[in-house]
Amino acid sequence: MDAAVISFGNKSSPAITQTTTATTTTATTNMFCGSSCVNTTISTSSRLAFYSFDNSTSDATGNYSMSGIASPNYVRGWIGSAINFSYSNTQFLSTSYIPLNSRSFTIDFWFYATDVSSTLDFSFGGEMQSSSTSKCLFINIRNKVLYFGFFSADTAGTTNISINQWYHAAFVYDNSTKQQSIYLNGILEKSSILNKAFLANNGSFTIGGAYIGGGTTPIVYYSGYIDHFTISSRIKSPCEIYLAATLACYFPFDSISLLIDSGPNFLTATNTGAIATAVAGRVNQALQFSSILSYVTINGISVLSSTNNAFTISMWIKPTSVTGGATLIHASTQPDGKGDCLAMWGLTSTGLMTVNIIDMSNNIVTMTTSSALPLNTWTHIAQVFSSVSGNLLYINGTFVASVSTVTRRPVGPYTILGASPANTSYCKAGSISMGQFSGSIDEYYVFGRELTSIDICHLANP
Ligand SMILES: [Ca+2]
Repeated sequence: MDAAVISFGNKSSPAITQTTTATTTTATTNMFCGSSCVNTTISTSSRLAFYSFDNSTSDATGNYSMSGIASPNYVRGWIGSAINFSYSNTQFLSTSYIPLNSRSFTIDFWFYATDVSSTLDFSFGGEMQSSSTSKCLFINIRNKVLYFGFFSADTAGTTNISINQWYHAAFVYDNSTKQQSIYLNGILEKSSILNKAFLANNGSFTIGGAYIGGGTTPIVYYSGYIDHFTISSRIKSPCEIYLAATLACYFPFDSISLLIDSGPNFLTATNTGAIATAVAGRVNQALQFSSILSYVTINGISVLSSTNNAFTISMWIKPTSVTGGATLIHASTQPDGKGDCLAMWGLTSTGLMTVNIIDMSNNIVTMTTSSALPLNTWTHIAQVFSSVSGNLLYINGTFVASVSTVTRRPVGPYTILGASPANTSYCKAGSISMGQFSGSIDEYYVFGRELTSIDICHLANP
């Protein structure tokens, strides 16, 4: 156990001294913290089509639902289920023409390829009017890298795609500068200015296969899974794309959206117990737990249930009592909190804050503060894990302690806030004294990245 000396209730003192530097044009900059993407609002504006592929090929906007060709099926996805294609079975999806001509657009989605080598091209989707310049859109894996084509007006990515792992891809076209950009896992791979627009004004939009124009194989297919496929008639900013790839969920717990995930993945949460009255929060409203068994269950935070995946969890906590300890975050393979589970965040019997992970050798890697959480005061807690940095704890934006560890067992897919549903010592870990948390929580974030101290400064100074 690694203890740290922590001064609570001192939010206004500088967490870090940081010279502000301009990075992207869209990052939030404040002179206190520096520049970061973490506070960028996730927007669904100008969304033309959205396919969650949760056992359905319907478009959430209602306009462009897809029909399956050769019966692609469903598998466990990055969020809920995903659609699964086989190149050799020539499976794909098709809908009517989606107007992307002569305008800016963004197409972004999650994918998990099961083959990138057996042929030159694998196509995620496209839209063809004819085999002529600027009239055939296709977004592919070509020669193992992402590839963005309008036909004779194309851009290739730079990173070789591996099979059997999830990636986030974004293809952005800026019609004002005639620029194509490819992002992989939220990071810009390649931009090129083509001086050509996309001009097709008819043709079916397809997913899982596309016409690439010309050649002896005019239509190519895809092998693997595709999830949360979004088409928007606007440029998504670098920060939006970064968060689309890295922000697993964000629950602001405000009254109009008490259990709504305001992040890019639209995870579902359920409330159990006599709670969920919105109270004055750290940012707008918050969630208050009562003295009887009460908790919120979030399903499907894939970054936590992926072995060794880096993560950052950020949350505000205001206890009304710390007597006897509490469970703050409990992860489990089952919604009842049992099965393979872990008490991740909680209080000791004397109110000290503890954050845990479990490594691949089943050791609990734990950090505990040296003083109790203050009562009736908002305290910001952030836990960071990465194989490089280990398990890190930040209090009110200040790094206070770390324990080195390279591996991490997956936890979840159920993440339960406020108590364990079993409300006993199932999967007790470290020095947490498990039980109902008394007080409020606010602004729950999970990222699939090791956030920087600048990012955490923003989260701790909203
Ligand atoms: Ca809030």
